[in-house]
Amino acid sequence: MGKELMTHDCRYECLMESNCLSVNIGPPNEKGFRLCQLSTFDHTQHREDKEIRKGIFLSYQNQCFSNPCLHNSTCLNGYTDKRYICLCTDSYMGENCEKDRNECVDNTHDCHAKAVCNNTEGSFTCSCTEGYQGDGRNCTAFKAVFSNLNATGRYGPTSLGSYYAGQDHDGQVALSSGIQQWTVPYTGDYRIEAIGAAGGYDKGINSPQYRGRGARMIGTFRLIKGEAIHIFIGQEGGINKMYKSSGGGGGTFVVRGANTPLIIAGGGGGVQYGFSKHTKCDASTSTTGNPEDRPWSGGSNGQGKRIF
Ligand SMILES: [Ca+2]
Repeated sequence: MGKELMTHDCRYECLMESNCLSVNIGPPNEKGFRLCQLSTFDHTQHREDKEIRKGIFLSYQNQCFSNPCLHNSTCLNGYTDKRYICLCTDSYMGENCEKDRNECVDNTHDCHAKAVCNNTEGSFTCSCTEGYQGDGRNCTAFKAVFSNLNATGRYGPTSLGSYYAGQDHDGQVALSSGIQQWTVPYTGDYRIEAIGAAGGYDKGINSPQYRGRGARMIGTFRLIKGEAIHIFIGQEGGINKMYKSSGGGGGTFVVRGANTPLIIAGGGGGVQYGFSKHTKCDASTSTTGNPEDRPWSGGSNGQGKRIF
């Protein structure tokens, strides 16, 4: 098969075909056109092809045929002085796409702002920086929520159970005498929010909505990797279904080492048959408890109120 073209047009047809290696060009007809046949072989592979056709054979080497473009790049036949050009993938560069692209230096990576980019041959990896968790494309700051582990009454929890399974602080917490001991995983500035427990309420129909609320205290602290932070989470005051009284809620304590307070949030006060909101029943945010509307002062320095 072939078509009648001028000689230079025949070469052009070959350039446009990615698998064209050579052309057979016949003698000119009465109009001056020549037969043009594109071939997927060159004359060194199929000499007989040239003999049979008795045309003017012009071998035209398809430079892409030898696969000069590396690493899954695309070869375009006929461009530049070399008569081919390589279109590289994003991972490689160079005339023949032979050179790894350093995406970390070129800033063509998609690592998260809180991740480190590591260049590799043909690719790159991302890993979250210390204090952040994720796959490197998404990194989230360490976040741990400690709870009272569903303990109730006067005593602290006795078992960690699986409350923290799968969370950022999973495996970093031990429990001793009702106090949770957390081993700091990374040195850094930690924002700690401590919330005291609400006080209880009694059988009064309005008492649940007027119960004393715990304090919410927030601070940022530099914690050192490996240090022990002791955490005691306040437990809600008991619900008294029988009588007109209720106990207060427990405070929440976050303590460094043996006994250095970092942040403490007081618990809400107990109420007796409340008919309206008494804000002084809510926890104080100072070191001295609210006196309420009685002549007795509130507790101070972690001690409860003394009424005698
Ligand atoms: Ca690379």
